[in-house]
Amino acid sequence: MIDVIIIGAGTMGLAAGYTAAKDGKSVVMIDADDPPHNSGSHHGDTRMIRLAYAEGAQYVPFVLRAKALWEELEHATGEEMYVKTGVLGAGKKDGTFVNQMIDSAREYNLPLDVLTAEEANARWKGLALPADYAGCYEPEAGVLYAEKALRVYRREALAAGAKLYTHTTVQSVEPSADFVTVVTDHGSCTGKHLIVSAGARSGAVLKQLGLRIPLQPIRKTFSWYEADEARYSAHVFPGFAMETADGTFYGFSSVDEAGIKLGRHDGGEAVDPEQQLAPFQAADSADTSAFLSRFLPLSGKFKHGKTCLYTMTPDGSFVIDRHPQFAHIAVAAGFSGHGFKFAPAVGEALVQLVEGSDTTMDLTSFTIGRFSDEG
Ligand code: PYC
Repeated sequence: MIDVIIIGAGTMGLAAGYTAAKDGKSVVMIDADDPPHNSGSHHGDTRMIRLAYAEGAQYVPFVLRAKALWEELEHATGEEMYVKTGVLGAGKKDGTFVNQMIDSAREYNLPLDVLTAEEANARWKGLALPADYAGCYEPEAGVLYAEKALRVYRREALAAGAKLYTHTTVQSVEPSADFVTVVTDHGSCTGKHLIVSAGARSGAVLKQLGLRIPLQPIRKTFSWYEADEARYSAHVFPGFAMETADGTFYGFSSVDEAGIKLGRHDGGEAVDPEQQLAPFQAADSADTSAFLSRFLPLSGKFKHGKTCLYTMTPDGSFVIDRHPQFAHIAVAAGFSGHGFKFAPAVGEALVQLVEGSDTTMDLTSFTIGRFSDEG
C-alpha cells in the first residue's frame, strides 16, 4: 500500500510530496493539470517572502521556518530560489498594516527600518509616499522564484521515488478507519495517508470527505510595467506591499529585467474553479496603473498581464489541519493569496499531520474547526 497519496500537486502538494519522498515514504501525487502551469495560484514567475508579517505576528515563526527550509532546499539542490531584494511595507502611519509589521518585528526581534514618508522617498528615488504614510523596510525579505521552485520540488520528489499522475481527475475519495482509496479517471489507488491540497478545487474533494469549509475561489490579475532599471531594478528598489485608501497592492521591482510586476491583493471576482477564467482584459490593469502613477510615478508603460486564482477563507487565513474524523487525512487549503512563501513549512506540517507526529510549528491558527462545527 502507498504511504501517502496527495490530491493536488501545486505549491503545497509538491512541497509535501518532496518532504515525504525524501523521508523514504512511497508517494503518489495526483493533479488535474501538469504543474507548474498557468491555471492555478503559482504562476507569474515570482512571489514575495516577508517576515515582519503585516497580517499578524502569529505567522512569524511559520514564515521563519519556511525561510530556513527554502534555504535548505537551495543548498540541497544548488538552485537559487530566493533573491534578497528587501521589501518595503507602507501605509498610513496610524494604520493596521504598518503597525502590525512593527509589532511583528518587535516581538520576534526582526530587522526593520521604520521610515517617514520623506525618508523613504529620499532613499528610493522612484517612490512617492504621501506625507501621512510610514514605510517599514525589511532588508531580509525578498522574492521567491515561484515556478522554478515548483519545477525543483517536482524534479526532486520524483528523483526520490514519488510518482506524479498529471491530467488526472479525482472521481471519488473513499476513506476508512486505516486507509483511503482514491478513484480517478485513470484508475484507483489506496494509501495509508491522504493529503488534500487541491488549491481552488479543494472544495469539491473536501465535500466528498464530508467537510464543508467556506473556500471562495477569486479571479485575480497581475500586470507588468516597463521599468527604468536604474531606478526600479531589484538591485536598487525593494519589493513592496502597501495598504492605500484604494486597496492593498503588492509589487515586485524589476527582477531579471522583467519590469515591475504589480497586483491588487483585495477585491476580485468570485468564480467557479471548474469554469475557465475570463482572460486578462484592458480594464484589469486600471487599479494597478492608477496605483503606479501615484506611488511609483517614474515607472513606465503597461507591458502585459495575467490572471490567477486566490482561494479565500472568510478570515483570510489558512487551513492546515487533520480531518476531524480521519486522523490519517490532512488538508491544506484557503491560502487566501499569501500562502506561497510558507510552502516548505506547510509541506513539512502536512507530512507530520498525516503521520500523527507532533508538528514542528504551532498550527492552532489554521484549524478547520474555526469555521464551523466540523472540527
Ligand atoms: O503575500 O506577499 C504576499 C503576496 C504578494 C503577492 C500576493 N501576495
